[in-house]
Amino acid sequence: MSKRSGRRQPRPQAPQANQAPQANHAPQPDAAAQTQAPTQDASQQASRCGFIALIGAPNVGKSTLVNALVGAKVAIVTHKVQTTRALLRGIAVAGPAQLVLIDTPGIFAPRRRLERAMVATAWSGAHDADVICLLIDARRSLDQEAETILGRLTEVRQPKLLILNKIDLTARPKLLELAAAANARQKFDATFMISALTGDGVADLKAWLADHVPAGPWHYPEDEISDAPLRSLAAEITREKLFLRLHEELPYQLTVETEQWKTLRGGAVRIEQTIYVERESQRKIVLGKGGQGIKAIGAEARREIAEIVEAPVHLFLFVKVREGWADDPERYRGMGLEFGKDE
Ligand SMILES: Nc1nc2c(ncn2[C@@H]2O[C@H](COP(=O)(O)OP(=O)(O)OP(=O)(O)O)[C@@H](O)[C@H]2O)c(=O)[nH]1
Ligand SMILES: [Mg+2]
Repeated sequence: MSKRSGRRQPRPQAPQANQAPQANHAPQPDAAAQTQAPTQDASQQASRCGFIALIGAPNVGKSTLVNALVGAKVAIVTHKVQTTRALLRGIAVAGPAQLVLIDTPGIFAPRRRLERAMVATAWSGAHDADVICLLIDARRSLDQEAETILGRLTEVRQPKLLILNKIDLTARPKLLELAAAANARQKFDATFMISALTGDGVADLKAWLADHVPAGPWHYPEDEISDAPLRSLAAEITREKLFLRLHEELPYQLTVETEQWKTLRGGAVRIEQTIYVERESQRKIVLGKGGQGIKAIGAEARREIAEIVEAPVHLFLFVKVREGWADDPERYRGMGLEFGKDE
């Protein structure tokens, strides 16, 4: 696990109404030291920490919300469904509370092995959490996907929140109607209406989470914002650029792995990544005419990775045909997914 620091956006100077008081954290080398350290005001400083799973149908804005709560990009986001493939923990701080946000793949009716693994992973994330947040795209009504998740939430014992996201695109009467319909189907501890994109309502949600996670020591150092190693984030960023540039089924038929990460003399980083596709025809599309496609993708990914590592990056992308990679256990290990049984 790598620690990434310095990328969290500065916290606001004045807390907004309803926001948990922002405690001043002295540097805390580790959670154990924190519980033993004398505090100025024990009631204010008593630490809290919990795991919060964000679940929902694909494309409802789970990863956008994780980034908004953390205050930095830890998860990739695209306009396409099924962007997130594996669990990722983003770590946010709210006063004395550390919130470990579990971003999950969207839940839908899976067909392929990869999809089944993604959906199983999403539910496993929910079962391991202290609080479960169900996100719904407020523009949509309770469709089949939302109904299925609402039904299965009955099995879940933990506190549950309903989050209607994308309120920047939705009229208020529709929001109230949707909130009432979802609450009639499932008992939620609270309902929030937010825009993960504009940040509207996110501070109130964060304050609620900070108040409701269990008392206890923090699980991560104060400045850690994600549990994902940099090499995984770098592979995800390249995958994001591929998702944004490629069309139809192709984004779902590829995966990206960071094969080499080397810090060079002078501080620059040399990164080699492989993009696995299923067929030669797909390799040609990814490369683009005269290699222009892969060049543009590489330039975009390199720029963003360099910002994150705060050093010049030399990014080398290779496109390999690996027929049936989606049935290869090795690729699943790379993605952090369970390799499920054949069905
Ligand atoms: N207008 C608007 N767009 C949003 C909001 N939240 C997310 N989006 C957009 O919705 C799309 C999907 O966002 P993601 O965060 O990738 O959604 P997700 O639920 O993580 O999707 P999967 O990983 O595929 O399950 C992106 O284009 C986001 O910019 C919001 O509050 N308002
Ligand atoms: Mg996502």
